[in-house]
Amino acid sequence: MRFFLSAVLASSAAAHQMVTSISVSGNSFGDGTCVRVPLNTDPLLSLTDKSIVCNVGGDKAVGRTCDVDAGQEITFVWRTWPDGSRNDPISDSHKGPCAVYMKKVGSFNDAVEGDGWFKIWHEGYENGMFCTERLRNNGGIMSVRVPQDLTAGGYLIRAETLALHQAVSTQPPQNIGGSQWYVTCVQLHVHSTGGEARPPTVSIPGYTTPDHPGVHYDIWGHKLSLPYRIPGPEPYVPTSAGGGPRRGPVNPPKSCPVSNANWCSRPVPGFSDEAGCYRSSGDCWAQADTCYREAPATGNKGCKEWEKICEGYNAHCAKCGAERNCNGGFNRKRARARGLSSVGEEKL
Ligand SMILES: [Cu+2]
Repeated sequence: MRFFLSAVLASSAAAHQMVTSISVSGNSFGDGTCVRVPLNTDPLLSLTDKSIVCNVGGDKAVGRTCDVDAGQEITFVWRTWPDGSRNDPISDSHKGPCAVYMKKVGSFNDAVEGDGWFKIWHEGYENGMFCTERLRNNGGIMSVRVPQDLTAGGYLIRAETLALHQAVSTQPPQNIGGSQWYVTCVQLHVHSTGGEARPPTVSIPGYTTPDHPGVHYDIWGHKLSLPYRIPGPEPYVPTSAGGGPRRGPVNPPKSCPVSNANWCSRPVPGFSDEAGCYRSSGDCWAQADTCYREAPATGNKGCKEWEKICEGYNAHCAKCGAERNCNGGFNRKRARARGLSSVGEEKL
C-alpha cells in the first residue's frame, strides 16, 4: 500500500512544469540563464498571493540578463523535469490557455507585484486543442514576438500556463479556485531605437479572478463551453514601427566563459610558483562550490564543466611542482598540451 501511494505521488509530482530556458533567434542562452528559476515545478493555486507574479522566490533578481531586440522572437522552453533528465515537456492532463506578459523595470530589484504588466501574447482553445496541448505536441516550445515598438531598457517577461483539470470539482473548496497556475519570469534587456509603445497595463496580482469563466472552467463535461474566454487582458498590438538593430543574442558574455544558469566563473589569479599555483586551484574550487550551491532546479552542468578546469589546475600544479617549473607563469602552449582548458588558461 505504501509503495502504491508513493508511486502515485511521484507521478503527480512529475505532472507539473516550469520554463527552464529561453532562446532568441534560435540560439539558447542555456539552462536557467536569465531565468528566475522556480524552486520546483509545483503549481500556484492563489491568484492573490505574491507568488502568482514570478513564482516562489521569483521576486529576487538573478545575476544575468539576456539581450533581445525589439521585434525579435523569443522562445520559452517548458519542462516537466527541470534539469532535462527526462524528456517530457508538459503533462497531457494539464489542459488550458497560455499567456506571456512583460513589465518594464528601472532595476531588476524593483518589486515584481503591482501595476505595469502588459500581455504580449496568449492562446486559448483553437482547432480542438488547448494551448497547453499544442505546447506539449510542440516539445514544450512557446514562441512570442517582443513588440517592435517597445522602448529600450530592462524588462521582466513572464510566461504563464494554466491547467484546468481541477478547476471545477464537486468537492469544496475546489468547486472554485482549483485551477493550477505555472509561471516563470525571465530578465531581459530590450534593445530598441526609438520605440514609443505605451501599452495599457494591469496589476498582478489582480489581473484575473478565480470566478473568471476561463479560470473556473469545466474541461470534463460532455461538451466544452465555447468559445473559451482567456483570462487577463487582450494582448498589446504594436502601434508604431519602432524597431531595434538586428544584433542577435549575446551568448555567453565575454566575461563569463563558463557559466551555469546565472552563475559566472571569474578569472583565477595568476601565479609564479607552486604555492601560487595551488592558491589558484583553491580559488577555482571555491568558485565550483559556489556554483553547486547556487545551482537551481535546472541543474549543474556548467559546474561540472568548471570542475574539470579545477582538476586541470591541480594536475598542472603537481607536475610543475615536481619539475620545479612553476615560476615564470603559465605557458599557454604547454597548458594546452597538458589538456588545460583555454578558458582557465586565458585568465592567467
Ligand atoms: Cu501538475
